[in-house]
Parts: sequence; C-alpha cells; structure tokens
Amino acid sequence: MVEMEFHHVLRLPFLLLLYRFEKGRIYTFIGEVVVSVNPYKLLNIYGRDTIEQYKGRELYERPPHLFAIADAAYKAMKRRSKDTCIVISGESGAGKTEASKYIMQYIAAITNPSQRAEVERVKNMLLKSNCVLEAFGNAKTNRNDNSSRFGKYMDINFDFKGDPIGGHINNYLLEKSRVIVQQPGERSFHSFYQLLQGGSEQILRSLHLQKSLSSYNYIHVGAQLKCSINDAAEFKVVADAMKVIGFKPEEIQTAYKILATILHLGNLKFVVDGDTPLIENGKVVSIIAELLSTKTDMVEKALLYRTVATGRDIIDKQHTEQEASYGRDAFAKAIYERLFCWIVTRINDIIEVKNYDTTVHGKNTVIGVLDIYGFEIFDNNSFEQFCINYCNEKLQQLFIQLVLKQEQEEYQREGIPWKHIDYFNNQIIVDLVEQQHKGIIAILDDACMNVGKVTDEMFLEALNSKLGKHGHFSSRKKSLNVALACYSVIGFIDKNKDTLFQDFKRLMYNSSNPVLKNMWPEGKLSITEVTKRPLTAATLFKNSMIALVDNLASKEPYYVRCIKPNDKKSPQIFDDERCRHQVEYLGLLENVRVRRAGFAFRQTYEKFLHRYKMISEFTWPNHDLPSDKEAVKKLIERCGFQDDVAYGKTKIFIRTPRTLFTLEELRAQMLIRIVLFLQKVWRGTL
Ligand code: AD9
Ligand code: MG
Repeated sequence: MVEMEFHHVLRLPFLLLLYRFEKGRIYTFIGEVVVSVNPYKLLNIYGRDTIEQYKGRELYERPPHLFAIADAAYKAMKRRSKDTCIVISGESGAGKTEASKYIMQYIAAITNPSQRAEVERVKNMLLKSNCVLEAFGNAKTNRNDNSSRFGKYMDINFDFKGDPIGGHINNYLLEKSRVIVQQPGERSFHSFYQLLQGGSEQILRSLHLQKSLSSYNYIHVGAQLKCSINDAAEFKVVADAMKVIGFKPEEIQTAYKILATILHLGNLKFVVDGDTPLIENGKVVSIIAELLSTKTDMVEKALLYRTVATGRDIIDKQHTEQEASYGRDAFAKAIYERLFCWIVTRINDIIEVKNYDTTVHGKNTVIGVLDIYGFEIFDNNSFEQFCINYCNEKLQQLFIQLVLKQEQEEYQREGIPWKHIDYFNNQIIVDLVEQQHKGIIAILDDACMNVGKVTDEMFLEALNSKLGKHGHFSSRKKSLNVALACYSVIGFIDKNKDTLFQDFKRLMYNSSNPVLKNMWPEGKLSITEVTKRPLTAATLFKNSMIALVDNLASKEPYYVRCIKPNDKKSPQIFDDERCRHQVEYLGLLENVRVRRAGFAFRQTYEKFLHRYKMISEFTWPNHDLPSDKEAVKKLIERCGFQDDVAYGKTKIFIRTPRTLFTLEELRAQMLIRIVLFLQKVWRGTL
C-alpha cells in the first residue's frame, strides 16, 4: 500500500520519476495518465505472467504499467460499449512506438480466449503490420535509430464479445524528403538498407543492384553508419510479414522494384549540351524503364521534358538542368510516398472488418492507438520539423482541453469548490500556425499561390510583415523562430507546393505492371483535363490533423506520456535538465496539481446508482428517496466514504482511487451473494 500511495500522491513529478527510474520502475501514474521513462534496455516486464497480473484488474490495483492503461481502455470499451483511444506522446526517442507495440501485444494477448481462428488471424495481421510500416516509414535520425517518420493512428475494431475483428490505419505525412537527402549522421528509410543488405543475390541481380550502400547517391551519406537495426535479418522478417498479411508475390516484387528505381534515379546525371540537358548515363534510364515496366524513351522524355498547355496548344517544354534534377528528385520522393501509402491501403483492405452485421452481433467498438513522430529539434529544422512539431502542439492542446481545461470547467459547472490552477495554454501557438488567413500555413499558401517566382525569402518577408508583432513569433535573417524552436525557411515553398510534373504520373499510369499502374490512377488524366490546383502539403497536413484531433476527442482518451531520460541512449543516465524540461512542457506539473486537488473519478448519480445500488439496502433494488443524488449520498454515508467525495449538481466526485476499489469490491461481493441467493431460490432450497 505504501508503494501505491507513493506513485499516485506525488508532489514533484520530476523527483518521483527520478526515484522510480533509479529503481528500474519506468512507469508512474498521474491520475489516469501513465508516464513512461525510456529505460533504454530490455526489461522483463512484458511477459505472459505480467500480462496475467493486469488482465481485468482495476487501474490502480497493480503498479503503474502500460498494461494497466491498455486494460482500462479495453475495459471501458467493453463494459460501456464506448470507443476509447490511447494517445501516446513525447519527444523523439522517448519510447512511443515501443509503447504502442506493447499495448497492441497486450490487447492481443487478453482477447479471444476461445481461440477463434478468424480472430487469431486478425490479431496476427495487426501485429505483423507494425514491422512492415516501420521498415518503410522509419529511419535512423540523430535522436533515434528507429525514428517514426510518419504519424500513425490505428483503430482496432472489436465485436460484442470484445475480440478484435479488424482494424484500420491512418497514416500522416511521411517525411519523404529523406528519400533524396539526409542530414549527417542520419539514414534514409530502413527499407533501402534492408533490401541491399538482406536481398538475395538473385533478387539484387534482377533489380540491377549491388550490395554496396555507398554506390547510391541518395543513401551514401549514412552508408557507413552503425544502426541498431539488423538490416539483413529484418529484410526477411519484413518479407515474411508481408506474405502473412496477404501481399501477393508480385506486389512485394513491385515494392522492391520501386526501391531499386529510386536508388537508380539518384545516380542519374544530367549534362548540358548548349542549352539542352541530356542524361549522361543512359544505361540507368533503361534499367529504370525495365523496373517500371515501361519504355526507355518514355522515361527519358519524362525526365527531360514537361508537357504544358498554352492556350489551345500542347507543347513539350524542355527542362533546364536544374528543372530536370528537381523533377528527378520529386519523382523519387513521390514514388516512395505513394508506395508507402499504397502499403497502408493494402493493409487496410486486408484487415478491415468484413461481414459484421451489427443487427446480429451488436455494436462494433473501437480502441484507437496513436503513435506519432515526436517533437524534434535538430541543428537544421525545415518544413518537416515544422509539421511534426505543429502536430505535437495540436496533441498537447487536446491534452490540455481534456485533462486540464475540461477538468477544471467541470468542477465549476458542477459547483464543486475549486481553486483555479493556471497552465500555459498552447492554443496561441496552434493558432499562430493554423489560423485561417492569418496563420503561418495560410501565409505560406498565399506565397505559393503567387504566380511567378516566389522565393523562401519572400515568404519570410511576408511572415515578418504579418506576424512580426506576434508574441510567439520572431525571426532572424534567413531563419524563422516559432515558439521554442528554430526553423530555416529554406525549402518551405517547394515542399509546400510539392510539385510533381504530370508527365511522371502519366508515365506510371502507362506502366504494364498493373500494381504500379493502380498506384497512380490520376495519371489517366491528360494535360487538358488537369485543371484543379491541388491543396498544398501544409494544408493537407493541417486538415488531417484537425480531423485526427476531432476523432480523438470523440473517444474516451487514455494517455501515455513518454519521457526521454538522456540524449545518449543510456540506461544509466537520468539527465535532470532534460527531464525537468519534458515534465514541464508535457504539462505534467499542472496535470499533477489538477489531479491532486481534484478527483480521480466522477459519474452521474444515475449511472453510479446503476452500478453500485446493490451495496446498500437503501438503494437495492430501488430507492424511495426524493432524488438519485439523495440516494447516492445515503449509500456513500452507509459505506463511510463521505469525507472522500463531493456532490456536484449532476455527478458524484470521488477523490481517491481506493474508495472506488472498495466500492467495486463491495459490489462484487454483493453480486456473488445475490447469485447464490437466486440459485437457492431456483433450486427451491430456500
Ligand atoms: V520517434 O518520435 O518515432 O523518433 P519514439 O517512437 O518515441 O521516437 P521509440 O519507441 O522508437 O521512440 O524508442 C526509441 C528506442 O528506445 C527504441 O528503439 C528502444 O531501443 C528504446 N526503448 C523505448 N522504449 C523501450 C522500452 N519500453 N523498453 C526498452 C525501449 N527499450
Ligand atoms: Mg516512433
């Protein structure tokens, strides 16, 4: 019990986290939030025996653990048929992706006790999808050897028995610029290294690839880097997982062909003959044509010309050398991104719930698990970091809304005496980025809409003139500063416009490989049919973030807040400053204060009675008091909990979790008695 008191009733979360980390206890509860400190070593706390300890228990019955929160989300979904979600946040390398996998493993382990084959199949596919997505969507960065370069929200659907019957994955903005360039010390996506290191000689030969990583311009920066991922072994694991999930051999083969195409594209060189760019290494073009199941002259044409409509005329306009290089890089990024999205779509096709009839089987409920890219600041931060960090601000805002703001507003609404606790509301930062007409994204889009050449510097000037007076915006020459972070505007315009010449789309659509062709349906349109200007990358991302937050807000949320103890990936070091900072910006201090002064549990009088009325003779089977509120008061006094509760206008508020356990225990005892009593009645022995 002493232990239990200690990990809830915390005054200084930072010291408590330190104390617990040193004792090898990486999880701590703050209210219903689990705080996790990355141990950077394998711990023996995820096995079958641990799972059994958490299965079906109440949240605070066992020491803090991811399994406790997973079980709580699962129980809430099952007991109350409510959709729930688990939001995992924290900076890059803090342990979000690992946490999401343990949560999924836990859910898989505790469901389907009758071992139904179809449910087992679904569970297996859900678990296997992780390693495929990580191979194509994760990369080594300077912060994390297995950094998620995309955001992932996965819904797991359950049937009325509480067994998984399918799922759906939403992916968010892949950092595709990594395909063509990486910062020193970083690598491209794992998939490239896995193919080159793990692919058999036969596979590599068919793709015209050689094992040497440094032969390929797009990945040579990180070729010699040590990475904790075993590329060769992972190649086989991923290939097997793809097979198990249901990818067809020709689909897997096409994925390899796309990876190979990109590696070859990176080695393409343009030379200028007078004004005319030519391709220096023509052999590479024919290899690419072979891999893409198209013709060499068509690939060459797409690389050197673009079709433009001028009035009624359609002409082939020759690229400058710069345009040709830009086009090549944009093509490489686009086919990788498309491959990634296609993988997600294929997984979704396979795992989506099929043949579920709600009229027969009851409601199909959902647990969502969110694992996004964590907040990150590097030496050089560009459009991608801007998007990633905006996403983190958005989720922090949701946390504030749900945990801090709503909590306090509820006390007020219910008339519970309450001293307001201040917190930094980051809505102002979110607005700065996303506000219509006035926010950074709107200003960026405006700049991109301008006809004629718009430079990043012009965008910076527009920001300065429109946001110069904003308290959270500052800029220096050639850089812009939002909130705590420094970003360079270089590349913002290009990355936001995200132009891919139409000719490449048509090239892909005209491939005789049906898998490739299907990935590029818009290539069907001719130049005169393409009229609409596509939404910009930032606006698409903003819209997807708004939809994500709306979706999360519609579910009952559970939080895991991950903390990175040091920047050296060391299991020994708890870097005070780094941890203090994270505790601060994650809002954990305020979270503790709101929780400590507040109430762990609340429920409407009606629902409360419905669950606990058997505990007291005043309420069982029905009460004759003037209101449910009066009946609850009577029940609570009867149990002696009057000092641990407050009565709101419509809800009862219970301060400590222990009271709730006791109520649950009393309820369970009474249910057993009632059942025994009824059995006796039925048998006629009473
Ligand atoms: V990023 O935002 O995707 O860059 P994450 O996802 O927060 O980041 P990740 O889960 O990938 O971080 O964890 C980083 C590394 O920390 C892992 O590769 C493990 O080596 C290590 N880690 C994280 N959590 C655990 C754990 N519970 N037990 C052991 C862990 N090691
Ligand atoms: Mg991750």
